[in-house]
Amino acid sequence: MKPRYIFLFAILALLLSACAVTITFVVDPDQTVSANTNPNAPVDSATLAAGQRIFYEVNIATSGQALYLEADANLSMKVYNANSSEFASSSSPSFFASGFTAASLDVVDLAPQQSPVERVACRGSCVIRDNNVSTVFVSLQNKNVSSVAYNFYAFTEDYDDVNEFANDSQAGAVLFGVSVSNESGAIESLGDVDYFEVEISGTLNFDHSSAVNIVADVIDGSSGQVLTTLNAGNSYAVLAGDLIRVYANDNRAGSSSASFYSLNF
Ligand SMILES: [Ca+2]
Ligand SMILES: [Ca+2]
Repeated sequence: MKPRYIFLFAILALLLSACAVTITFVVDPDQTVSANTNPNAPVDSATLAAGQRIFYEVNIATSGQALYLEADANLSMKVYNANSSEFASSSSPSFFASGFTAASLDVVDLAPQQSPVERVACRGSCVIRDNNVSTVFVSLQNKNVSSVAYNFYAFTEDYDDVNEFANDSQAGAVLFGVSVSNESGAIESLGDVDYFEVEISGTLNFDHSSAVNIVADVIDGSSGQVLTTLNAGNSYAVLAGDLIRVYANDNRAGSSSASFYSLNF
């Protein structure tokens, strides 16, 4: 090869390697805060003008199963992982969703529910996740036409679903039917799964009024076959030994109030 061609190839290789450089989006936080263990102690209080956005770096070193990221106003909340990838978003207390699809949705107002157990609602936009990271980034944007004053909470505590995390697997299924004929739970984190095991045969009623699309698979305990999938308000004749697997099929989750479901005979 002639020297001038070798030179051209070298230039081309240089250009190609320059093009291959990955440009990573790095969140540059406006403020750094530390999560606490007090749901009523905000880590920041501020006012956002219409359209204004603020980025928080949240560092977590406290214990508890769950990390709650919550505003007491309906702001557009986006939560990023430490590597700047998208984790989840929220625009109201009704639910949060994986990715950033929920950040621009309208507020969904739910009717108050009657429940035998205490349920906790978010005060505004919120995202809840397992407390297994040391840093997240949170963007709050005011998409209203006027300024919004808000408190921002970042705290850790256990899930309100008292059967977590044991009920994530069949081995930890909550027994249901003899000792308890009314059970309930919540899908408080993305991908949460709750197992129950039926102790006696009967007609199972499954219900929820959540903006999260929660369903319940009835599974034959011996074959593992899914017999039916129940939606809100459905009933099904179950047999002793059947398993119930409750989860959300729309990549959403919510606070224990917003994602509450019930099982009863
Ligand atoms: Ca679970
Ligand atoms: Ca649960």
